[in-house]
Amino acid sequence: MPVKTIEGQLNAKGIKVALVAARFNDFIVDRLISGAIDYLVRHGASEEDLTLVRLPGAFELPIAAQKLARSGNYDGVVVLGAVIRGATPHFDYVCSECAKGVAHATMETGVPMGFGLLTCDTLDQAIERAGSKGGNKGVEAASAMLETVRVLEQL
Ligand code: INI
Repeated sequence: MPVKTIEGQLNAKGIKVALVAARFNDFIVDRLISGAIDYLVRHGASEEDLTLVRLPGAFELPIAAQKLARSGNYDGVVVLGAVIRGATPHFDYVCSECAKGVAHATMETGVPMGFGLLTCDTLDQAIERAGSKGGNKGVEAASAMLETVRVLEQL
C-alpha cells in the first residue's frame, strides 16, 4: 500500500503575504525583497495581496512579524535581512535573537514564516546569496513559506 503523503503545491494564487525586511544593509536586503516578490507573483500571487514592512535591523524583525501574524490578515510572513559579521560579537546576538524571535512568533501564532536572514562573514558572501551565484535567499524564504502554507492547509 502506498504511503499517504501530504505535500504543498507551489501555487500562490489568492495568498496574502507580509514581507518584513530590515533597512540595515539595504543594498543586499533590497535584492532579497525583489527576489521574494518576483517569486510570489510568478507563482500566482497578486501584488495587491503583498505588504512590505521595513524595520531598522534584523533585531527588530520578529516583533513586527509577530504582530502581522497575529492580525489574522496574512496567510504567511517572509522575514528578510542581512547580518554581516563585524569586529564585535554584536553579529552573534543580532542573528540569534532574530532567529529565536521568528521561531517563537511562528509557533505562537501558527502562521508560517519564511526565514530569509543572511548571516555572513563577509560582504562577498552576502552578495553571492542575494541574487548571484549562491541564489537568492529571499526567493528561498518565499518558497518555503508558500510550501508550508499549502501543507498546513491540509493537516
Ligand atoms: N542589523 C542588521 O540587520 N544587520 C547587521 O549586519 C547588523 N549589524 O551588523 O550590526 C544589524 N544591527 C542592528 C540591529 O539589528 C538593530 O537594529 C540595532 O541594534 C538597534 O536595535
